[in-house]
Order: sequence, then C-alpha cells, then structure tokens
Amino acid sequence: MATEPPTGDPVQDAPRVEAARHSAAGLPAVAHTLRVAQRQMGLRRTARTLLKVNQKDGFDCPGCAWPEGDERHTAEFCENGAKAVAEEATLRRVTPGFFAAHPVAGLAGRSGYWLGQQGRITQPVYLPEGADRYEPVTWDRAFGIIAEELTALASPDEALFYTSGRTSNEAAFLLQLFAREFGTNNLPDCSNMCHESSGSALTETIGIGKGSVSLEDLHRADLIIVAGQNPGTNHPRMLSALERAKSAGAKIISVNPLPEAGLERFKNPQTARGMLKGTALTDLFLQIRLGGDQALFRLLNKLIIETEGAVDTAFVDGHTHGYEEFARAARAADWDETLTATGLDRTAIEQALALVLASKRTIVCWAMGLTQHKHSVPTIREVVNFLLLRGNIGRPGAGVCPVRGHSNVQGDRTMGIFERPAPAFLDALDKEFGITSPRHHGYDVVRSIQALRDGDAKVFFAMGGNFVAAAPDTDVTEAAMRKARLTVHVSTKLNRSHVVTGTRALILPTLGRTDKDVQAGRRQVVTVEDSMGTVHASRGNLTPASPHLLSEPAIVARLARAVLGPASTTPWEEFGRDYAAIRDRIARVVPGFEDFNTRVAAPGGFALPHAPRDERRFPTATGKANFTAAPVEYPRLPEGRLLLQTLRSHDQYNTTVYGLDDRYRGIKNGRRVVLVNPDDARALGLADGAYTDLVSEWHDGTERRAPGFRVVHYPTARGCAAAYYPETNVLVPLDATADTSNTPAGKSVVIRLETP
Ligand SMILES: Nc1nc2c(c(=O)[nH]1)N[C@H]1C(S)=C(S)[C@@H](COP(=O)(O)OP(=O)(O)OC[C@H]3O[C@@H](n4cnc5c(=O)[nH]c(N)nc54)[C@H](O)[C@@H]3O)O[C@H]1N2
Ligand SMILES: Nc1nc2c(c(=O)[nH]1)N[C@H]1C(S)=C(S)[C@@H](COP(=O)(O)OP(=O)(O)OC[C@H]3O[C@@H](n4cnc5c(=O)[nH]c(N)nc54)[C@H](O)[C@@H]3O)O[C@H]1N2
Ligand SMILES: [Mo]
Repeated sequence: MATEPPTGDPVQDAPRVEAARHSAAGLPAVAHTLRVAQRQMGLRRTARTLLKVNQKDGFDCPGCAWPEGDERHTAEFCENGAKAVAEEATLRRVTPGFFAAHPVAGLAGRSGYWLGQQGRITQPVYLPEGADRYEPVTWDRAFGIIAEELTALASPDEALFYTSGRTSNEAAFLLQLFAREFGTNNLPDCSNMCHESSGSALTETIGIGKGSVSLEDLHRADLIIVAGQNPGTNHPRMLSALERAKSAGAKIISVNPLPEAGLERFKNPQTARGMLKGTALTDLFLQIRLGGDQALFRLLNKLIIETEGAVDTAFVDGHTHGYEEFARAARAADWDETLTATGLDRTAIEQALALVLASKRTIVCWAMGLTQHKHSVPTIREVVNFLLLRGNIGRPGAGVCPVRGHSNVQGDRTMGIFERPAPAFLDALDKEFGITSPRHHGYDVVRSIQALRDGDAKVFFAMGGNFVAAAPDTDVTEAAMRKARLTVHVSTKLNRSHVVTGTRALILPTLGRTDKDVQAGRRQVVTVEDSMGTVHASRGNLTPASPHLLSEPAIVARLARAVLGPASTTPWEEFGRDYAAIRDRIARVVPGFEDFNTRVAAPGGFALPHAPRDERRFPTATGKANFTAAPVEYPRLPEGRLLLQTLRSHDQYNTTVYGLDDRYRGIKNGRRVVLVNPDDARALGLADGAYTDLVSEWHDGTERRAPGFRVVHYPTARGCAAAYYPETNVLVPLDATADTSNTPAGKSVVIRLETP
C-alpha cells in the first residue's frame, strides 16, 4: 500500500547525474506533487488537503513564508508546499509499539530521512535515566517531569527554550511569556541561523528588521535583483510574482554562484502558455563568487555616485544620515579588487549598472546566500546603501525584500521569541501580566550550544524543529546536547534530535497546521505572519493523527501551570481553551495588533504597520535611514582550497528529507554530492564521478571531515563548491559565525577535497 513507510533504511546514497534543467515548475512538477502526496496520504486525503492550502478559509501552507495575495487560484500551492503538506498529513504512524521495538541507539543509526518517513507521532513518550528506549507517558506525568527539572535548576538561565518557525503566533506568545515569567530570556530560534543577519542590518539602518515591500510592489517594480536565493525550490510561488512583474515590463538580475533553473525560466502551471513555453525570468545573470556581494554592491554604489543626477538627493538630504562618510568609502571602491572578490567581468557589472540607472523602482530580494557569511551584516547594509542612494525605500514598487524561510518565523519574532528583546516590549508584557521579566539578554542558538557544552545550561526544550541537525558543528552540538539533564521536543514527526538526548528525554506530539484544533468543544484558529508582514488566520481541517495529541498552545499552557504553580496569576487554563483570549492579550502588548480578533476575522487578514514603507519614517537612533560605511570584506582562499556553501536540494525542507533527488540540478538518488566547477575539479585531478572526502579547515588549526562525496562537474563560479545541508553541518565550525548577528556561516566554509 502506498501509505506504508519503508521498512529498511532506503538511503543507499548512489547519486546519478543528468543534465541540469533550465526551467522550473510546469507539468513535471504537477505530476511529481501528486505522486509524493498520494504515497503519504492516499488519493482522497490528497484532494481534501491540497484544495485547502492557502485558501482564505483554509490553513496556511507549512512550507515557506511567501505571501498569498488577494487573487487566489483553486490550487494555491506549489510542488514543495504540497510535499510539506503531505509530510504532515501522512497516514503513517509512530506508535508506542514502534518505540518498544526500537532502542534509541538503533534509531540513532538511522538516517534522518528514514526517521521522518515513519510517520506522525501518536503519544507522548519518555526516556527515563538509564533506559534504552522511549516508553509511553501521560501528559500530566510529562509536565511533572519538566517541572521537576526546571525547578531544580540553580538559575532559570540554565534552561533553553528553542522555537522553530512553524509555531503559530498564539503558541509563540505563550511560550515567550512562560519563559519570562519563569525568569529567562533564553529563547533561541531558527531565525538565529537564518535571517538574523537581515534583522541586524535592517534594524540599524532603516529602524525595523523586516522587509519593506508587498506583493503589489513586486508587481510594479522596474528592476528586481534576486541575490543569494533559489526561489524555484525554496519559494516557488515567488516565481508567479516575478512572472507578473516581467509581463509588466520589469527587468530581473540574478546574483548567484549557481545558475538556478527557477530563475532561468518559469512554467506557470496555472496557465496554458505557462505550461508550454514558460517565461524567461532573468535578464542578467551575475555569476558571483561566494561572499562577493558586498564588493559588488559597493562598486555599484560608487558608480551611481559618480553618475551625474543618479543619486536621489532630495531623499538623501531629507531622510538619511551618514551620506558623506559613506560616499567617501564608496568612491574608494576599486575595480580590480571588485573583480577579484566577485569573479565577474567588467562588462557584466556595467550591464548591471545600466539596468540600475534605467530603473525608477528597484527591489532587492535575498535569502541565505547573503545571510550566512562572516560579513553578512555589512553585506546587507551595503544593499540598503544601494537602495537608499536612489530613494528606493518607502516608494511603491521599491524596497528591501528579505525572503523569509519558515512559514511563521517572522511572526514568532514579532510575538517576542527573541533572546535580546527590546525593553519596551518587556515593559508592555510586564504591565499586562503583572510580572517582572528579566532584562539581561539570553542565549541565541550558537551560545546555547556553548552553554550546554560548558555545563551552563541543563534543560533544553524545543517548540518544533530539529536542533541538532540544523545547528552547525554536528559532533560538537550532539556532544553538548548529550550533557543536558533533560531534553524535550514538541514535535509532529520523528527526527535526529529525538535520538540525541540528555540524561532524560521527552517527545511531546502535537497538532500540525493541517489538523483540526478543537478546545473545550470549540474549533480554534491560529494566526501567522508572512514574509511581507500580513497577519492572517489558519485553520486545519483534518482529523488529528491520534486522540492523544495536544495543540502547541495547550502544551505551553499546561506546562506553564505545572512549572509556575498556582502562584502564577496568568490565566493559563483560559489561554489553552480559547485562543481568542490569547489574541486579546497580544493586542494589548504588541504594537500593530490593536483589535486583533476583529481584524484577523477579515478574509486575508491585515497588514502590520511598517514606518519606512508607509510613511518614510525611520525609527532608528538618528531618526533617519542610516548609510553605513563598513570596510569591504570577502573570503580569501588558500591555494588548492575551495569555498563550500551548504544549501538545500529540491527534495528537502531544511532537515526533513522528502526524497533523494534534486531534479532541477539533475541529481538523482543521492545526497552526498559536491558540485565543483569543472576547471577547478580538473585542476584538483578530480573527474566527474570521482569520490572524495570534504575536509574543512578552520583558522584555529582544527579540521572536520565529511567522507564519501561524489564529485559533480557543475557550472558554479570558480573557486566555489556546493553540497547539501544537513549532511555538511559536520564541517561548519561552531565559532564560524557572522559578525554582529552570530549566524553560522554555512555559506563560506573553506574546504579541501581529499581522496582517501
Ligand atoms: N522546499 C523548500 N522550501 C524552503 C526550505 C526548504 O528547505 N525546502 N527552507 C525554508 C527556509 S527556513 C529558508 S531560510 C529558505 C531558504 O531559501 P534559500 O536561501 O533560497 O536556500 P538555500 O538552498 O540555502 O539557497 C541559497 C541560494 O543562495 C545562493 N548563494 C549561496 N551563497 C551565495 C553568495 O555568497 N552570494 C550570492 N549572491 N548567492 C549565494 C545559492 O547558490 C542558492 O541559490 O527557504 C524556505 N523554503
Ligand atoms: N549548514 C546549514 N545549516 C543550516 C542552514 C543552511 O543553509 N546550511 N539553514 C538554517 C536555517 S535557514 C534554518 S531556518 C534552520 C532550520 O532549523 P529547524 O527549524 O530547527 O529545522 P526543521 O528541519 O525545519 O525542523 C523540522 C522538524 O520540525 C518538526 N515540526 C514540523 N512541523 C511542526 C509543527 O507544526 N509543530 C511542531 N512542534 N513541530 C513541527 C518536525 O518534527 C520536523 O522534524 O536550519 C539552519 N541550518
Ligand atoms: Mo530558514
């Protein structure tokens, strides 16, 4: 039967390589979607769920954070959204019988793919000290165990509360409230590994860490620059917006070391023309070296400044600060150094400049290609400089567009999931609940790992996600996690983090986005915020995988009561029963959410205020948009080495592997591949199809090894290589992080290829 999980471990990594594709979506994507969905859900459930994705009366796709817009199609989802839904709505089940049959040590020998394929977890389970396998546990006992460990800590700061970005606003708000009432700001989240660099750079320069454009703006832009992002795989619905912009006359520049199929041509499955011919998207492809973006934008900025009439002086004079100092630094930009840093030729940069100067409305979109480098924050600040020069912020059709990953990662941050909360936020929280939140900062992801490693943190609680697989330096992270007294995971599916445990461990199974959530006899809705700051409701419609599941808000509410006891005056029971009551409190604590319950009832929801976009007001320290003038940095490679980026294949969602193909890049049936420019490979004596180890070299002299990768000759930029995460996280040193944001620098790892 199609919905049975595989029994053996099917990961026989035996990659086959075909020609890479030059277009994305189209018929193959539709066929692929239906095949994957049916395998997990069967035919009836496939139809029932896929028709509800991203509909105004349906649930928000648990895939990416791309917004839906007002005109929706009957099938408002993409191939990879459908895979995310199928993964959650699967009919496969992990029951107590499964845990009885599989000791944890055995599960730890399985691949993440195999673990994920086993299905939805149906009951809470507990791994007692010294036991070799998880056993069923009641919810009350589970909360009791957590309370026992938390109250035994010497300080609340020995506890860590991690959040992955699928959590609803309501659950996120409760979790941060609980953590602060308990007494800590240790609220690391996946954002620390994701768009933290964007948040850091934007808050300082424009006063708010979020993007400034709407879908409408994209449709109206003259020029869209997509830098360091692979939307064909990771935000497929963005291709429709790019197509629409193109048909209204926009130009698109892609800046990427890889030629990504989705940016070359989009075959829109919603239109007949799209299916047949498709739309060419990219007008100019800048095949940049990894980490060369700051140098590129700095030179473009110099060229703009040196072009008569190109700077929007009215905007610069009226709305910005620091222009003179920045302009001095920009004028000093050097062509030769830029060509070295970027690997581009002069003509390509001149073509880009021509498109930039011809545009009155420019948007820059980016994702992990800009955020996961040592110098990511200055790189993104340089993008801001670039947009400010020509007044491209706070004008229709123009602005910054950091494209978020997880479907509610932006909302979780808005709800206060942040280890460095603003004092004004804590003041409002304290006033509303009559508590005293700690004011000192907590740990982010990397510091949490260091704290576990050094014995400074002892309890790890995760609201979703797969911490040990997503975090860098796998061996160090896993060893750190094993030192914890207690590890707790609120999860839908099994993953690596459940089998790398502390002395005691709990798995608490929860409802997902697609599941119907009924509390005290009443159907509940949750809310999410998309990448463009629109907040809307989400309602699942499937019967939950098991009657034993609790919703995320119910779990936090019951946990909080178990830990804080009757002394807490927060109405946790009411919050667990009625999410509207949580929203009433959010409305009083978080600016922009006034009248939350009424406004979110409107189909499509409402847009949060964004001062730079709405009124060209910049709530920064200077009260203006800030130009910044950091020195230009780029990675320098020792002889015979390559710079590795760790990225996503088409068949995965972060650490969740759906399958072993990366269709657009022509890779089949395997994930242990390393893409290398053919000239570099030849210089290193490596034929296509050769096997090699990846050895990363860190400047403290330590080395890390990932064995057995098949070399694929691939047209990436010279000096650069690419391989999939999470397999390559063993190579990323814990200390290799971005300045200021502390985001792991997973897109610039110095490696050598070593044939054993
Ligand atoms: N199907 C699917 N959808 C997803 C996800 C998923 O795993 N699967 N993950 C979600 C999440 S959490 C996130 S954060 C997003 C991630 O979305 P992306 O950021 O698109 O994901 P990556 O695969 O990391 O791709 C990075 C892209 O940047 C390019 N790049 C790398 N380094 C550089 C550089 O130095 N300069 C430039 N200019 N380009 C560079 C790479 O070649 C690649 O095209 O997607 C979200 N959506
Ligand atoms: N080397 C390298 N490392 C990276 C990256 C990279 O590009 N390179 N990217 C980074 C980025 S951008 C991110 S965002 C992180 C991702 O880090 P995480 O968010 O921690 O990881 P995910 O793989 O998205 O988490 C998947 C798990 O979430 C659980 N889950 C799914 N849905 C739900 C739900 O509705 N509720 C609950 N409670 N649990 C659920 C399932 O058990 C599933 O196994 O990884 C980061 N790590
Ligand atoms: Mo992400």
